Amino acid sequence: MTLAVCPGSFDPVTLGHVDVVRRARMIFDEVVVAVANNPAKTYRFGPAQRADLARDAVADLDGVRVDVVDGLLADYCDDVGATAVVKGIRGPADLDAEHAMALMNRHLAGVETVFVLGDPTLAHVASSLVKDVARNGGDLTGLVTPAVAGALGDADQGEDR
Ligand code: COD
Repeated sequence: MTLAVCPGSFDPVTLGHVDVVRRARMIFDEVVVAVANNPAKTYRFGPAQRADLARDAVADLDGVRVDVVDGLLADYCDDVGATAVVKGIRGPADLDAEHAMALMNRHLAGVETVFVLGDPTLAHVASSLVKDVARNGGDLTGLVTPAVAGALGDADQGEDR
C-alpha cells in the first residue's frame, strides 16, 4: 500500500490544491492532505478550519483524508509511513521554493518528494490571490469551492467589524 502526503498551508484550500491531490491519488493508493504551518506566513484561518474546508473540498475523492500536522512534516511522514511527499508545481518559482524543502525532508526522514505539474488552467490560482480577490468583492467561481467562498465572505465581514 503506497501512501502519499500532500502538505500545505491550505489557507484556504483552492481548486489548484484539489487538482494536485487528485493527481497524487492517481499515483498512490492513499493520500493524506496534511494541513501544516509555514512560519513565513500569517494565516487567515486556524488549522481546524483550514482542515474542515480541505475535507469538504476532497470529500468526493476516494482514498483521500485530511489531517492537521503540528510540528515537522518529516516526523509526520515517519509516523504514518509515507511513501512520498507530493507537491504541486505551477511554474519555476514553485520549484525554486520547493527545492530546499524537499532536500530537508529527505535529510530528516529519508522521504522523497514527488513533484506534479498542476493543471495549467489553474496555474494562476494561489491562496494569497484568492484572499485578495475575496477581500475586494471579486468572483471566486472556478477558484475555490462554495464552502471556501462562503468562509472567505464571513472572514471579510468579520474584518469590517
Ligand atoms: N497548482 C499546482 N500546485 C499548487 C497550486 C496550483 N494552482 N496552488 C498551490 N500549489 C502547491 C504549492 O506549490 C505547494 O506545493 C502546495 O500546493 C501547497 O501550497 P500552500 O501555499 O498551501 O502551502 P505552503 O507552501 O505554505 O506549505 C509549506 C508547508 C506548510 C508544507 C511547509 O512550511 C512545512 O512543511 N511546514 C511544516 C513544518 C516543517 O516541516 N518545516 C520544515 C520544512 S522543510
